[in-house]
Amino acid sequence: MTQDQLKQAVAQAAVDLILPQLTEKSIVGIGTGSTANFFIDLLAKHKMDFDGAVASSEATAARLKGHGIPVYDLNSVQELEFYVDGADECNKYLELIKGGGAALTREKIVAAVAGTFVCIADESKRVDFLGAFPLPVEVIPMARSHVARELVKLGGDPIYREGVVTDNGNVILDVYNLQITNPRELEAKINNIVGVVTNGLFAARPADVLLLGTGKGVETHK
Ligand code: ABF
Repeated sequence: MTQDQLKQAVAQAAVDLILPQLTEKSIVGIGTGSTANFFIDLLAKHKMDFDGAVASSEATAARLKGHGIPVYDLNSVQELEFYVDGADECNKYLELIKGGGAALTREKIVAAVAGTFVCIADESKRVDFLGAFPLPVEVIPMARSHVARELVKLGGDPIYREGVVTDNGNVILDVYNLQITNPRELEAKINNIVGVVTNGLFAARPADVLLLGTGKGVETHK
Protein backbone atom coordinates (compact mmCIF):
# COMPACT_ATOMS: atom_id res chain seq x y z
CA MET A 1 0.00 0.00 0.00
CA THR A 2 1.16 3.53 -0.71
CA GLN A 3 1.40 6.12 2.06
CA ASP A 4 -1.68 7.85 0.67
CA GLN A 5 -3.63 4.58 0.76
CA LEU A 6 -2.62 4.12 4.41
CA LYS A 7 -3.75 7.68 5.18
CA GLN A 8 -7.05 7.03 3.43
CA ALA A 9 -7.54 3.81 5.38
CA VAL A 10 -7.05 5.51 8.77
CA ALA A 11 -9.29 8.37 7.70
CA GLN A 12 -12.04 5.88 6.86
CA ALA A 13 -11.43 4.11 10.19
CA ALA A 14 -11.92 7.43 11.99
CA VAL A 15 -15.20 8.04 10.17
CA ASP A 16 -16.34 4.53 11.09
CA LEU A 17 -15.34 5.11 14.72
CA ILE A 18 -17.11 8.41 15.31
CA LEU A 19 -20.11 8.25 12.97
CA PRO A 20 -22.26 5.94 15.14
CA GLN A 21 -21.77 8.38 18.03
CA LEU A 22 -22.72 11.55 16.16
CA THR A 23 -26.16 13.15 16.29
CA GLU A 24 -27.65 15.91 14.17
CA LYS A 25 -26.46 18.33 16.87
CA SER A 26 -22.84 17.14 16.94
CA ILE A 27 -19.95 19.40 16.02
CA VAL A 28 -16.67 17.71 15.13
CA GLY A 29 -13.21 19.21 15.66
CA ILE A 30 -11.06 18.69 12.58
CA GLY A 31 -7.33 19.12 12.12
CA THR A 32 -4.97 20.02 9.34
CA GLY A 33 -2.77 18.20 6.84
CA SER A 34 -3.07 15.55 4.15
CA THR A 35 -4.44 12.81 6.45
CA ALA A 36 -7.01 15.21 7.90
CA ASN A 37 -7.94 16.16 4.32
CA PHE A 38 -8.74 12.52 3.52
CA PHE A 39 -10.87 12.46 6.67
CA ILE A 40 -12.75 15.61 5.65
CA ASP A 41 -13.50 14.24 2.20
CA LEU A 42 -14.79 10.94 3.59
CA LEU A 43 -16.77 12.56 6.42
CA ALA A 44 -18.44 14.90 3.94
CA LYS A 45 -20.39 11.96 2.54
CA HIS A 46 -22.22 11.87 5.88
CA LYS A 47 -22.72 15.61 6.34
CA MET A 48 -26.45 15.17 6.94
CA ASP A 49 -25.68 13.11 10.07
CA PHE A 50 -24.05 15.93 12.09
CA ASP A 51 -24.35 19.69 12.49
CA GLY A 52 -20.92 21.01 11.52
CA ALA A 53 -17.26 21.36 12.42
CA VAL A 54 -14.63 23.46 14.17
CA ALA A 55 -11.48 23.82 12.06
CA SER A 56 -7.88 23.96 13.29
CA SER A 57 -6.78 26.12 10.35
CA GLU A 58 -8.00 28.42 7.61
CA ALA A 59 -7.08 25.73 5.06
CA THR A 60 -9.26 23.16 6.81
CA ALA A 61 -12.11 25.67 7.16
CA ALA A 62 -11.97 26.32 3.42
CA ARG A 63 -12.04 22.61 2.60
CA LEU A 64 -14.98 21.99 4.93
CA LYS A 65 -16.94 24.90 3.45
CA GLY A 66 -16.16 23.57 -0.02
CA HIS A 67 -18.05 20.42 0.98
CA GLY A 68 -20.94 22.49 2.33
CA ILE A 69 -20.14 21.60 5.96
CA PRO A 70 -20.89 24.51 8.36
CA VAL A 71 -17.78 25.77 10.20
CA TYR A 72 -18.24 27.16 13.71
CA ASP A 73 -16.10 29.48 15.83
CA LEU A 74 -14.86 27.45 18.81
CA ASN A 75 -16.16 30.13 21.20
CA SER A 76 -19.71 29.51 20.05
CA VAL A 77 -19.53 25.77 20.70
CA GLN A 78 -20.63 24.23 23.99
CA GLU A 79 -19.27 20.76 23.44
CA LEU A 80 -16.93 19.01 21.07
CA GLU A 81 -17.15 15.24 21.39
CA PHE A 82 -14.35 14.44 18.95
CA TYR A 83 -11.23 16.01 17.52
CA VAL A 84 -9.69 14.13 14.59
CA ASP A 85 -6.23 15.10 13.35
CA GLY A 86 -2.96 13.77 12.01
CA ALA A 87 0.53 13.97 13.50
CA ASP A 88 4.16 14.19 12.48
CA GLU A 89 5.29 11.65 15.09
CA CYS A 90 3.59 9.45 17.69
CA ASN A 91 4.92 7.18 20.42
CA LYS A 92 3.37 4.28 22.29
CA TYR A 93 1.99 6.60 24.98
CA LEU A 94 0.06 8.44 22.22
CA GLU A 95 2.23 11.50 22.82
CA LEU A 96 2.74 13.40 19.59
CA ILE A 97 4.79 15.93 17.69
CA LYS A 98 2.56 18.10 15.55
CA GLY A 99 2.94 21.36 13.70
CA GLY A 100 4.69 20.40 10.50
CA GLY A 101 1.86 22.27 8.81
CA ALA A 102 2.28 25.28 11.18
CA ALA A 103 -1.24 24.87 12.64
CA LEU A 104 -0.07 23.60 16.07
CA THR A 105 -1.57 26.31 18.28
CA ARG A 106 -5.11 26.04 16.96
CA GLU A 107 -4.73 22.26 16.91
CA LYS A 108 -3.75 22.26 20.57
CA ILE A 109 -6.66 24.51 21.49
CA VAL A 110 -9.23 22.35 19.73
CA ALA A 111 -7.68 19.19 21.21
CA ALA A 112 -7.92 20.74 24.68
CA VAL A 113 -11.65 21.28 24.29
CA ALA A 114 -12.50 17.92 22.73
CA GLY A 115 -13.77 15.00 24.76
CA THR A 116 -11.92 12.45 22.62
CA PHE A 117 -8.86 13.20 20.50
CA VAL A 118 -8.55 10.66 17.68
CA CYS A 119 -5.14 10.78 16.00
CA ILE A 120 -4.91 9.33 12.49
CA ALA A 121 -1.50 8.48 11.08
CA ASP A 122 0.28 6.10 8.78
CA GLU A 123 2.93 3.82 10.26
CA SER A 124 5.82 6.05 9.13
CA LYS A 125 4.84 8.38 12.01
CA ARG A 126 5.34 5.76 14.74
CA VAL A 127 8.61 6.22 16.71
CA ASP A 128 10.15 4.89 19.91
CA PHE A 129 11.35 8.35 20.94
CA LEU A 130 9.90 11.67 19.79
CA GLY A 131 12.30 14.18 18.30
CA ALA A 132 13.68 12.90 15.00
CA PHE A 133 11.08 15.19 13.44
CA PRO A 134 12.16 18.77 14.26
CA LEU A 135 9.90 20.19 16.96
CA PRO A 136 7.86 23.19 15.71
CA VAL A 137 7.54 26.13 18.10
CA GLU A 138 5.16 29.02 17.34
CA VAL A 139 6.72 32.31 18.41
CA ILE A 140 5.64 35.97 18.60
CA PRO A 141 7.75 37.57 15.80
CA MET A 142 9.63 40.12 17.99
CA ALA A 143 10.74 37.32 20.34
CA ARG A 144 12.21 35.09 17.65
CA SER A 145 15.91 35.58 18.49
CA HIS A 146 15.35 35.48 22.24
CA VAL A 147 13.37 32.25 22.00
CA ALA A 148 15.99 30.74 19.68
CA ARG A 149 18.74 31.46 22.26
CA GLU A 150 16.67 29.86 25.02
CA LEU A 151 16.02 26.78 22.88
CA VAL A 152 19.77 26.39 22.34
CA LYS A 153 20.16 26.36 26.15
CA LEU A 154 17.72 23.42 26.19
CA GLY A 155 20.03 21.54 23.82
CA GLY A 156 18.22 22.12 20.54
CA ASP A 157 19.19 23.66 17.22
CA PRO A 158 16.37 26.03 16.20
CA ILE A 159 15.92 26.97 12.56
CA TYR A 160 13.62 29.79 11.49
CA ARG A 161 10.99 28.49 9.02
CA GLU A 162 11.45 31.26 6.47
CA GLY A 163 8.46 32.60 4.60
CA VAL A 164 5.89 31.01 6.90
CA VAL A 165 3.41 33.12 8.88
CA THR A 166 0.89 31.17 10.97
CA ASP A 167 -2.87 31.75 10.89
CA ASN A 168 -2.26 33.72 14.12
CA GLY A 169 0.32 36.04 12.51
CA ASN A 170 3.33 34.45 14.20
CA VAL A 171 6.49 32.64 13.07
CA ILE A 172 7.77 29.09 13.47
CA LEU A 173 11.10 27.85 14.80
CA ASP A 174 11.83 24.18 14.02
CA VAL A 175 14.04 22.67 16.70
CA TYR A 176 16.44 19.97 15.58
CA ASN A 177 18.50 17.50 17.62
CA LEU A 178 16.45 17.52 20.82
CA GLN A 179 16.79 14.45 23.04
CA ILE A 180 13.17 14.15 24.15
CA THR A 181 13.26 11.71 27.05
CA ASN A 182 10.43 13.40 28.97
CA PRO A 183 7.97 14.94 26.47
CA ARG A 184 5.63 16.32 29.14
CA GLU A 185 8.42 18.13 30.96
CA LEU A 186 9.93 19.54 27.77
CA GLU A 187 6.52 20.70 26.54
CA ALA A 188 6.07 22.72 29.74
CA LYS A 189 9.66 24.08 29.71
CA ILE A 190 9.40 25.38 26.16
CA ASN A 191 5.97 26.87 26.76
CA ASN A 192 7.49 28.75 29.69
CA ILE A 193 9.90 30.69 27.49
CA VAL A 194 8.62 34.24 27.12
CA GLY A 195 7.53 34.82 23.55
CA VAL A 196 6.53 31.22 22.86
CA VAL A 197 2.88 30.80 21.93
CA THR A 198 3.04 27.03 22.10
CA ASN A 199 5.11 24.11 20.91
CA GLY A 200 4.24 21.03 18.89
CA LEU A 201 4.60 18.49 21.71
CA PHE A 202 1.20 17.04 22.58
CA ALA A 203 2.10 15.23 25.79
CA ALA A 204 0.17 17.06 28.54
CA ARG A 205 -2.86 16.31 26.37
CA PRO A 206 -1.93 13.29 24.25
CA ALA A 207 -4.29 11.55 21.85
CA ASP A 208 -6.95 9.31 23.39
CA VAL A 209 -7.10 6.97 20.42
CA LEU A 210 -4.46 6.39 17.75
CA LEU A 211 -5.57 4.83 14.47
CA LEU A 212 -2.35 3.70 12.81
CA GLY A 213 -2.33 2.65 9.17
CA THR A 214 -0.05 -0.33 8.53
CA GLY A 215 0.44 -2.72 5.62
CA LYS A 216 -1.55 -5.30 7.61
CA GLY A 217 -4.49 -3.02 8.33
CA VAL A 218 -5.47 -0.25 10.73
CA GLU A 219 -4.30 -0.74 14.31
CA THR A 220 -6.26 0.89 17.15
CA HIS A 221 -4.22 2.04 20.15
CA LYS A 222 -5.79 3.52 23.29
C1 ABF B 1 -1.27 18.25 11.17
O1 ABF B 1 -0.80 17.85 9.92
C2 ABF B 1 -0.09 18.55 11.90
O2 ABF B 1 -0.06 18.75 13.22
C3 ABF B 1 0.94 17.67 11.39
O3 ABF B 1 1.98 18.58 11.31
C4 ABF B 1 0.49 17.32 10.05
C5 ABF B 1 0.49 15.92 9.60
O4 ABF B 1 0.39 16.00 8.22
P1 ABF B 1 0.07 14.84 7.26
O5 ABF B 1 -1.23 14.25 7.69
O6 ABF B 1 0.00 15.55 5.95
O7 ABF B 1 1.21 13.89 7.35
O8 ABF B 1 -2.07 17.32 11.74
